[in-house]
Amino acid sequence: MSMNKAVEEWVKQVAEHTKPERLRWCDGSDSEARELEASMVESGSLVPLDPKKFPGSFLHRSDPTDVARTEHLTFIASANRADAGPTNNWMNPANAEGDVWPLFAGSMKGRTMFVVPYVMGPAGSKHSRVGVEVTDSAYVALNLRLMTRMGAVALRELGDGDRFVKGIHSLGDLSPERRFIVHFPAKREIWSIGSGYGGNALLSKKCHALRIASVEGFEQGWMAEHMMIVGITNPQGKKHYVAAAFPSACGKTNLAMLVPNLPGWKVETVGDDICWMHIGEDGRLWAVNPEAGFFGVAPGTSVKTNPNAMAALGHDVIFTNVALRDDLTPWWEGMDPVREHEQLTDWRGSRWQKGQSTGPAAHPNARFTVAARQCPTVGASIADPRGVPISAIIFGGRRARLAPLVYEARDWNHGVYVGATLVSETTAAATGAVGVPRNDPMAMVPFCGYNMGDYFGHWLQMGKRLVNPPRIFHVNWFRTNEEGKFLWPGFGDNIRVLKWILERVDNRAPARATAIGNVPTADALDLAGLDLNVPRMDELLAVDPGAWLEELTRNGAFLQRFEDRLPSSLQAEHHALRDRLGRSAS
Ligand code: OXD
Ligand code: MN
Repeated sequence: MSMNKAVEEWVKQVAEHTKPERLRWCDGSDSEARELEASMVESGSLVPLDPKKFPGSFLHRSDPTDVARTEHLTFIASANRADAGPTNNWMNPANAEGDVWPLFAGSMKGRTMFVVPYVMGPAGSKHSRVGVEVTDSAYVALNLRLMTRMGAVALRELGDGDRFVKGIHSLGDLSPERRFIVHFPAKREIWSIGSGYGGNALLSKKCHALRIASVEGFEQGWMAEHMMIVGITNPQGKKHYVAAAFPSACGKTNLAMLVPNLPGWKVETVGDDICWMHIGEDGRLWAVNPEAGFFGVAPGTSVKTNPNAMAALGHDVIFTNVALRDDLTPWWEGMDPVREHEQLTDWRGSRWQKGQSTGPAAHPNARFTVAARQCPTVGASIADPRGVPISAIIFGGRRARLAPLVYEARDWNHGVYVGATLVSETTAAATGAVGVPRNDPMAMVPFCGYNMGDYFGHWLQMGKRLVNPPRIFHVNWFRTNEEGKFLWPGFGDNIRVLKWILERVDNRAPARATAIGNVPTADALDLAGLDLNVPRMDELLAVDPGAWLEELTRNGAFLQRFEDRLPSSLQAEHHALRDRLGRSAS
């Protein structure tokens, strides 16, 4: 593999500090992966699954105290605290040098340091970016191989350049007391110590492709967003691409792999989590998925909820913290029923039986890592260096009462306000009270690497430069009736909402203007074959100005947190909405 001087020099410096016993440059080859797998099986950190039923697939059990992203230990180390903003933890870069860097001293002693060059985005694309992660975890190296375009291809992309994101990862002693994930936006560097878990350790994903890339996009005039990307083709063969942001537990991956419940419609998956968008020569917004694989939540994934994900999981998968059946196949809650008296091994490695054991068999945040190309709905556009042109942007949240099934923002600036005031209600998946509304602008709160007031300003600026901006929508699949039952069937029927959205884009669908935006008229949604009566549809599409005024007050308090960094045009949107609601309430 041809080396790059800047990478070599940096790797040497890191190795002098972390003192690994061996250095291994990963080339991304199959033989390298087989070798790493074999050594992890030998050390017990991978369990091979049944080679006939799940060829090339493994189970990894993480440390039980290291099973999820740790936002309270995640920091932005910008020179000024205000540049990190009120939604991030800030660390003074000097303190990071003084307190965190010493934790890396000798942290790789006796271990192999893997050097993993990777490209985010299609090879040969001017929108792609190279990163190099050094890690003392073979699990991380194997996951990066599935999640990114990794190895020789990345060094080819980099050539003799020195612009790459530097990621230093060490398991350290896995102690939560000595766990830190620190981002240095100015020097495009990430330090992560004390965790081997996905989002904390696979630095390409949330750390590089969102936190560092969001800053790069702000400085260079493009956007790094927490969005999935899909292509949707109607029965006449017309195709539109859509990008959509949802906070966690709102079904983003399921929507990215949707099986449409309307004849003649087709969905192509381009990405399930992250989207980089640039303004093309045609003045449109073009998107690439920087990743090459999926790191999806397993529990709840089934042939019913996401058949395409299930089809992707037949071979060459790394499962993390799922349960194991005695026939060496994976199992998780929501996959299929366990058989009467069936005993499993749970995610911690203990025997488990339904009704007898406490807690779930699979950890609620158990994951699958799989190359995107294994998903039947992934097409050629994931590798297109130009990306795909985006016709609509969708924000979605989980709201039991307030938000209608779908509404369209009045224009770009109003759409930015809709994204900036995105709210989702907590679910039982997270600890704490259920049903509590949380503000999560653009679903980016955990992932924006700079002050979100400036981030809103960046969205507004991008809108000014777009000749043909995508239309912006808000969806809510989760509205319930008085008894708490979901009003909308969801899943494959969500295509009916996407159909209306694309017909709006083509100026072909009716809508009624309300204070919050344009809502489908009673006859505008294609409900053929669905048993939804008129009162139920009315409830799904209702806008209650009184309830929205309360929401506005809450959102106003949230936006005030950004103080003088809140753009005045966003304030203006807030006041205009208040006026429209006031008029429709009176
Ligand atoms: C993820 C997340 O893992 O958003 O994608 O938490
Ligand atoms: Mn995500």
